[in-house]
Amino acid sequence: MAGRRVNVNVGVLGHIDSGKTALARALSTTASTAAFDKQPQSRERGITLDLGFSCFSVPLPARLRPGPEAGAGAGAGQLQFTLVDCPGHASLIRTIIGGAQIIDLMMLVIDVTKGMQTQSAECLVIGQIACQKLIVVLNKIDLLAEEKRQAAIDKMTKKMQKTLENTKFRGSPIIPVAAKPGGPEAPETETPQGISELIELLKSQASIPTRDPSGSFLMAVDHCFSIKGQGTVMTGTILSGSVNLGDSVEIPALKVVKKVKSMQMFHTPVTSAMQGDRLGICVTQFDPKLLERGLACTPESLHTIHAAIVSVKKIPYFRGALQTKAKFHITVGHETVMGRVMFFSPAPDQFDCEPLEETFDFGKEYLYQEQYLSKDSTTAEEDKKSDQPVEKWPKQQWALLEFEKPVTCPKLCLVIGSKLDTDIHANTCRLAFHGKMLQGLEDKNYTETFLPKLKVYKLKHKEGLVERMDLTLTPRSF
Ligand SMILES: Nc1nc2c(ncn2[C@@H]2O[C@H](COP(=O)(O)OP(=O)(O)OP(=O)(O)O)[C@@H](O)[C@H]2O)c(=O)[nH]1
Ligand SMILES: [Mg+2]
Repeated sequence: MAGRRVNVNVGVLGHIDSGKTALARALSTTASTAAFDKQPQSRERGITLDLGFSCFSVPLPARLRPGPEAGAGAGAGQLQFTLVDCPGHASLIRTIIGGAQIIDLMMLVIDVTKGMQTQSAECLVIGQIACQKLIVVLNKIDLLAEEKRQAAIDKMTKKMQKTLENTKFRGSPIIPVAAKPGGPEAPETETPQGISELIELLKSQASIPTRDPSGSFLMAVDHCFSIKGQGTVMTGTILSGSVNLGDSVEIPALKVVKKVKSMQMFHTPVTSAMQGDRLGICVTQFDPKLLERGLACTPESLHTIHAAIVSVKKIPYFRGALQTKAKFHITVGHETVMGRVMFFSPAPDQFDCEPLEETFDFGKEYLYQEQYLSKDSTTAEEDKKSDQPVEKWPKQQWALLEFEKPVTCPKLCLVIGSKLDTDIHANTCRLAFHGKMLQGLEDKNYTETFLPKLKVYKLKHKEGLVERMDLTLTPRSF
């Protein structure tokens, strides 16, 4: 392949109608007509999918070039931005979670006339779980009266800075634009505002993503279609590992294995691809109707599980307690199923133990919890008893998740628990907890074969507290 091409996946997230699709379109169009794009612009918009993909390239900024000798001349390489346009509608949050897991940088699109809305907040929560970098885009500035425009932008910028203050994205850049000035009725000739500045900002924020070609190949497939005389193409983003021409790949949902006949990255044939790349894989004798979205992977590298032990962190914006035995929608990797939870913590003398990020210690004994322990779940009674409430919360807690139907997922994948049946107009955060899959239970009879190994004990005298726990629940958030 000519020149070095660095691909950065940028998510476009935000509340419904904030202008995400308009922004993706404006970025691709501006980049393709402006001086920075020498590459033929390429855009793919799915029809059956709700994630939209498009891409544009700029010359690789000097600071991202490998060394002084590589920086000279026109062949210095390209920085390719793949935009992942996520849906905004509340009912599509599963898709948004899927989209957020494949991005390196998130653009949170805010309608400047409305500010933070319910799904902007949910996107911010998802971003904090799945993403490292953020740019806030204040869109629709054309709707602000000209004489008050700058003042209104400054005011909203301050508001957003404040919102970010308590998140890991503190100090992230905030930029005003008008992706589609005049709205839907305006002629296509109307030039978007602030897009060149946004591209410069994206260039300055982009870093070369750390990509690891080792490990099993796993790709999130978002589109599948046939090409006459060629075969069936699956497009998607590689989540881990790498793939080469001629490799066997499995579609675990269908339990079929196919050989990679050819591959393309944005219309350019390639012989190999790795983590982070956006890829089309062509296979033969595979009916595209069987797969709209799903996973493709190294044969037998995923496991299908009935239950799991996961590390858990409560999402602070979720109102109410997390109760043992409650049912949640559980997103495991890229699938969402219903599941029942049981929370447990370290034994009280182990509360200060440093968290184990990627393993679970079966040698230890754990304490059963009626609910996830957090500041807002402590009863007043318990507070009174303790003179030092400060150190009362363990550094790590876990849950046993029991799924209503088996799920296929990679090891150590991201887990998000949510209450998606909450009224979407209720203006509450539906995302309840997140964590990492530490141990998947493949055996259907895990209650007999596996659970006895898990040493979770109950404190007898705690049983009397159960009734009072209801007091800490705010019923309207369920
Ligand atoms: N006035 C004005 N209208 C805009 C601007 N950007 C988008 N719009 C309009 O806002 C509406 C929504 O834009 P979309 O780009 O479809 O919004 P979205 O965020 O992709 O919406 P969903 O994908 O449904 O969540 C459309 O009617 C756009 O024409 C803008 O900068 N100014
Ligand atoms: Mg859209």
